[in-house]
Amino acid sequence: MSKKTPIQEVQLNQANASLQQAISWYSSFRRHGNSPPSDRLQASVKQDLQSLQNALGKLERKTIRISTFGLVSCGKSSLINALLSEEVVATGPLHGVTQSLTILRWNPLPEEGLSAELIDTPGLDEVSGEARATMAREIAQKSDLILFVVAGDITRTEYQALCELRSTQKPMILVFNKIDLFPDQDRQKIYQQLQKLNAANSGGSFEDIIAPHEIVTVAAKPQPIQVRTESADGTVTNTWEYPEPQIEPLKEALSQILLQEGKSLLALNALVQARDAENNIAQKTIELRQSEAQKIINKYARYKAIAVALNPIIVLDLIGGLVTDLALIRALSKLYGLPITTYEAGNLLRRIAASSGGLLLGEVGSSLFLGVGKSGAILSSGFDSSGAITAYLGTASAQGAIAGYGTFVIGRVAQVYLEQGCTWGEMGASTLIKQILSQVKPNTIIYRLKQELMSY
Ligand SMILES: Nc1nc2c(ncn2[C@@H]2O[C@H](COP(=O)(O)OP(=O)(O)OP(=O)(O)O)[C@@H](O)[C@H]2O)c(=O)[nH]1
Ligand SMILES: [Mg+2]
Repeated sequence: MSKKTPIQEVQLNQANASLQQAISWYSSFRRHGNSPPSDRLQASVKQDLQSLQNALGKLERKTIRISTFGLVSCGKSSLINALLSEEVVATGPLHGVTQSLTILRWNPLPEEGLSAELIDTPGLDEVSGEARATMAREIAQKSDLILFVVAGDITRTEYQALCELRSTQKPMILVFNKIDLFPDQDRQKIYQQLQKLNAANSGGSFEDIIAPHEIVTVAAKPQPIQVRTESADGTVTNTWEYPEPQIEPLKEALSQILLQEGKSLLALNALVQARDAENNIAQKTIELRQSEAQKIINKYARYKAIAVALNPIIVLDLIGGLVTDLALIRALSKLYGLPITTYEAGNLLRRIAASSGGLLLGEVGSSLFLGVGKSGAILSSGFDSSGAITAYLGTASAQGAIAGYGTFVIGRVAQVYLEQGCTWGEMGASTLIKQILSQVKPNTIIYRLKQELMSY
């Protein structure tokens, strides 16, 4: 396999461009047309804007963040020291040696232009219940890769924590540490034990939690061995010998991941973070602009009803109606400051037409049926009899009312699409996520995330 993988560079560059585009879009309030966002709206999206900035910063630093998780004393800190080949963080048999997060730089593949950060965390059982789940989720969300460390039989608490972390959709390696104390353990036995726990907890498909190739066994800090030496004069001395850590399987697994998919992983995680932030921004904006949006929808519904009713020429009234709908979508996206081009507005209208097809068909049908009657009333009488005018007004207002109602529905559906579809533009985060996921090879650590991330 060649060391340089251009496709990963392309993905990294595209993710970079996408995030820059999103940041420049969302930080400009000019895009909200004549209704600049209120202080409340600005405050509520501030965190999401910051999250977009952070994602870009991480991408630019090309740093893969690897977090360790596990119960107290399973050897998380020892594992980090072993990877760094240095005693950097404190370890020990006491309960809860590590009390806060520690971030350490690691440079396993300097020639690749990628670096890594190792995060040492307090034991999961140091914090209880919901707080534990929240802490773990927050750290995991900021990570690109998770090392879940166990030592010995996997407990129910560990199993639950594993499932919770899985739900953050981050790639994960299960590290079985202290293999020196459990020489009979191997990845297959660990896998079977997890299967049993899964059956007991009747979770979903087991494959979703961990696959055998995602398990490694190591001894980060093997137990010292007492060596008894007897000198020639018969004196006996006991000394301690410290065996070398057995960390190669993990180092190898990590190097392989970083080399084969490190940059794709960075790009993907930055895009997922961006997509979530953008969806949040869209959702909050739409929520906080509900009443202004309703006014716009009402206004366009009225325009359309009048335009359709007053236009005596069949087909032209239908076109007039479509133009009004397009203008409504543009006006709504402007109010929300959400990215949408005229081309996308056209696409959106087509999708809305497909999803609310019955309604639009009804509109077309009523347009043809009533429009013919309307035009017929004029043609037959040349507008010279009051009966013809009454007939015209009757059919015209019925047709106008149906068209106006159509605009109400389109307005509602457009809100939903604007909320969900703001990341689906040409360089949008969702578009690129889909593209990266379609390019990953089976048996990679990203591959298993495909189903979960594609379901958005
Ligand atoms: N036998 C054996 N002991 C180990 C191994 N790795 C770590 N230990 C020991 O396990 C104990 C806990 O190790 P730490 O690295 O401090 O564990 P931790 O998960 O960071 O613990 P907390 O910070 O307290 O949550 C220490 O006494 C280590 O010497 C190993 O591979 N084999
Ligand atoms: Mg520790």
